Amino acid sequence: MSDDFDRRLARLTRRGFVTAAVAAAAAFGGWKWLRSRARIDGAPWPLRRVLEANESLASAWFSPKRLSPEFKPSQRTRPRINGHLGLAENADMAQWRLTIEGAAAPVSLTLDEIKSMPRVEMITELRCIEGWSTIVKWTGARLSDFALRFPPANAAEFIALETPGRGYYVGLDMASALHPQTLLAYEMNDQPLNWHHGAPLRLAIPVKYGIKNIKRIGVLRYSASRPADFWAERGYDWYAGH
Ligand SMILES: Nc1nc2c(c(=O)[nH]1)N[C@H]1C(S)=C(S)[C@@H](COP(=O)(O)O)O[C@H]1N2
Ligand SMILES: [Mo]
Repeated sequence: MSDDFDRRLARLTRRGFVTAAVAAAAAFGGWKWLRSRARIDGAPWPLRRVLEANESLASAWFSPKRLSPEFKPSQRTRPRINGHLGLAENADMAQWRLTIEGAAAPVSLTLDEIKSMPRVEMITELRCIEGWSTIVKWTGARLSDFALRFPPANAAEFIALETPGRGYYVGLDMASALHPQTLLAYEMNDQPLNWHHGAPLRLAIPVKYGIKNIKRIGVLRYSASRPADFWAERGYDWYAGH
């Protein structure tokens, strides 16, 4: 069955069908459709083909070596608060939206719309570049699910994330952005995010240092070139992986 599936997939791919399938899926509210398709190695197959178009992306997605360790609930530690850049501006929660730039059409999402996407939980380490770390349970939606539902209009190699008003901003390479443990998180340790931890929506990206785990995201932008990054501009490594 799986051999047959692979053969069919290969044939369809040669005809450029997959690109059409992704576009059609996006048009018909298709992320549910995408997720219901047969899965290979855990990724919905249209996404897998897209990733395979770029081997480095594919290896980043599929290499288990790049999975960040996950922990038991009892291993969680007391949260710390670090960094308030960009949190003060646009403080009215009722007005908050996540804006996606660079998709086929402008997108502006409420938190409820984000919560209606598949809910993912993980208990991972948040490691600050200053030398401390915490073990935190995050709940949210995979950033890759957003990329499937609102794909970039043009070829994009990066995703930029910014607080409302751009007091803080990070850039992500696409492989890290689409990593299965990269979440747009709305809960921390089973509670809605509080203000200091980035309410209503922040990034949880355990394959990167804390600096990339941007709190209070207002804008998500696809980009063909490497986006500006607050701490990279101040001398830290742009990738900030660990
Ligand atoms: N908007 C915003 N996000 C941010 C920061 C910041 O100053 N502003 N600091 C970063 C740093 S350096 C770390 S270590 C983590 C800390 O997250 P926490 O406060 O939830 O522990 O948030 C990151 N995200
Ligand atoms: Mo940090």
